[in-house]
Amino acid sequence: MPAELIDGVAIAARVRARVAAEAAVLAPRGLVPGLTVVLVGDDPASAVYVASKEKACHEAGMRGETIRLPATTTEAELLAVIDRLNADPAVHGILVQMPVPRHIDAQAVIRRIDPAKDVDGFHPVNAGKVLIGDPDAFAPCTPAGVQVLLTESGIETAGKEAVILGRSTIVGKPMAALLMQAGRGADCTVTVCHSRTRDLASHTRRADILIAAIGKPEMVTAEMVKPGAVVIDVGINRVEDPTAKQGYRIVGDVRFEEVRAVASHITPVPGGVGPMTIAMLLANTVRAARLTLVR
Ligand code: L34
Repeated sequence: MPAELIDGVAIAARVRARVAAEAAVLAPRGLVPGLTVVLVGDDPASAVYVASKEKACHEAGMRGETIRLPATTTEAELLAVIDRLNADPAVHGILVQMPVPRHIDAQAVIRRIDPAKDVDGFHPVNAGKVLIGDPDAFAPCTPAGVQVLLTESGIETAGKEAVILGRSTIVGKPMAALLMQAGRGADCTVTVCHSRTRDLASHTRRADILIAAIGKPEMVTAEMVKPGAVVIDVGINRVEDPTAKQGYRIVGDVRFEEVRAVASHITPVPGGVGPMTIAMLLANTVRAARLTLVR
């Protein structure tokens, strides 16, 4: 029997409905949760993601705004924009869409954002809080979304072997931190594999939960997957396809059809993790707004 599909669009819709209900509770108190996304340059994929984020905010009854800056923006100019947003009480969440142009130091930009407005969870303060399991942390949206996909799909995680492919700061490392924590959707035994890992398949074949976040199109094959495993595909790769309307199509890090034949659950690309990233961003922004009431 082929694997059950984990429907990221449907689960994201449930999260977004919950967020909209929370936003509606804040409105009578004069509090409209607000997210400001800063987009530097004109990367076409980033433009698509940023537009989705703004639209999702509006659909949840939140304020969503995008500041578009030219690719020639200097680091000092970008830092000045962040300073202004940090000081603006109507802005509860700030997100600088990555990647930024090469002449800008992304780490300097991330560190400038007030950790209380860092709804991306990229600031070192939030990264540290995620690692120690502090419930106040803003966890990065993609790994947080993966965790919600697992819990909402009724997948037992406690005691399971979770193998993560990729050690990025945005996905692999925080994913490991979230899954090794004590608690719901966690309590896993975690292995993180990367470009220097020896005999990758010997690790992936032990996985009860396999999370692919390497950014290599269709790298995970059926032989690398244990029968009955849960496979989460974080990859979003544009590959050339002359038969496609736009000249490309989007594939994950997993060879979907053949892995679907051996897994018990699998996420599609698109329609899996991507929509969850946006849903978790809204959830973090509403929480950031709510926290301003009690400070
Ligand atoms: N600062 N930069 C910052 N925060 C982030 O959380 C991101 N990311 C990643 C890139 N840069 C960032 C995103 O938002 C990736 N990402 C993201 C978000 C949403 C989707 C994909 C990537 C998404 O909605 N994907 C759809 C398909 C979209 C398409 O057709 O291209 C999906 O169904 O997977």
